[in-house]
Amino acid sequence: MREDVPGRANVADTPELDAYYDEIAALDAGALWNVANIIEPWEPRSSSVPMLWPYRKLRAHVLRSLELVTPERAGRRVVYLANPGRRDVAAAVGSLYTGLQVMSPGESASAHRHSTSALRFIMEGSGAYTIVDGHKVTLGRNDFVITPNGAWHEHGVEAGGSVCIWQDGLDIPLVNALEANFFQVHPKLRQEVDHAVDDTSARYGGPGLRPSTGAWTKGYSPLLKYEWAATYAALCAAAAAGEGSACDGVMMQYVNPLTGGAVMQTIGAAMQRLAPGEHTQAHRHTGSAVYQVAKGAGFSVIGGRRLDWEERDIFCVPSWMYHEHGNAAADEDACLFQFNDLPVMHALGLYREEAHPDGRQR
Ligand code: 1HN
Repeated sequence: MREDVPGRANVADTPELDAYYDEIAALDAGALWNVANIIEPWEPRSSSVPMLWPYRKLRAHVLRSLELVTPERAGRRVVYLANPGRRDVAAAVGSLYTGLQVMSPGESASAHRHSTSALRFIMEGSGAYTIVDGHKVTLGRNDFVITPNGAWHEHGVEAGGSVCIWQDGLDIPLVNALEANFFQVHPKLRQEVDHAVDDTSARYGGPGLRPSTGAWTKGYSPLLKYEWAATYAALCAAAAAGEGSACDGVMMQYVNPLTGGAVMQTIGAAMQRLAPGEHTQAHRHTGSAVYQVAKGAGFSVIGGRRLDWEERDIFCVPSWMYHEHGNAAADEDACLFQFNDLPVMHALGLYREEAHPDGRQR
């Protein structure tokens, strides 16, 4: 449908023009005025739809994959989450991929590296670890670990641990859209751990402190793990001090401690806390986000659609869609983990944000 707006394409079909379109199509060319209003929308129109993936329905299927495939055969034993509008590129939303990976005690998945950037958020189980470029990182519930682009990484669960499930987040659809994705299996399938366990936390995890030795030139954070206990304590302390915004509640960005910038070049991450009964104001911005409910229960209104969530559920907010969050409990706070493509929006000068004119959606 052509809109009759000055400055926008509005050309009526004639037999002569139709013949002309056929002639240039035969030369693998086309008339811009026929597609201009589609390829230049007034504002972003996400092909992703707001989605909620309930953990209570997915969990049994994730566990069942333990009996069906081995990490050796599957490479990674993962159930990924597909947005109905983005199935062709295996995106959960926009240009972000997410999946649920499961591993039994004593299992491990071999080392590889790729151009995509990745993170994991631990959902349940004990004894999980990740090895990133020779640094072993131990992982517990609600801990968040990065496996940046180009870094060798492998995962496992210690023999004395329990079945572990974690959420993977990657920028696969973005890097594939840019046609820049390389993948390599480690020549020995396993890395040597050549640093003290959790050494990057010891080195870079101090409160507002950075070591005076060592140069770091990579584009991602030298701190690999962000632990839940310290994150939750920071959110609660900030809330008690009056920190917070109408649209986000108390929200803390996970950052590269050396720069204060995002943890990786293409993926940012944050944790937000909604006080008991809190219902935020709606806003929208460019960039997509995948959320995981780290604590509590509540609802979000996304693009006018209400999604009710409980702990461990995963949901998404597509680009430029209004969203607001509510904590349903009167006596418990709720915490939402998210990863997003905001570093890309900022780096490319594409970030825009606006509040909902009525405060909240209907
Ligand atoms: C990957 O490296 C992991 O390291 C998980 O656990 C999922 C999906 C596509 C490409 C690489 C992992 C992945 C992945």
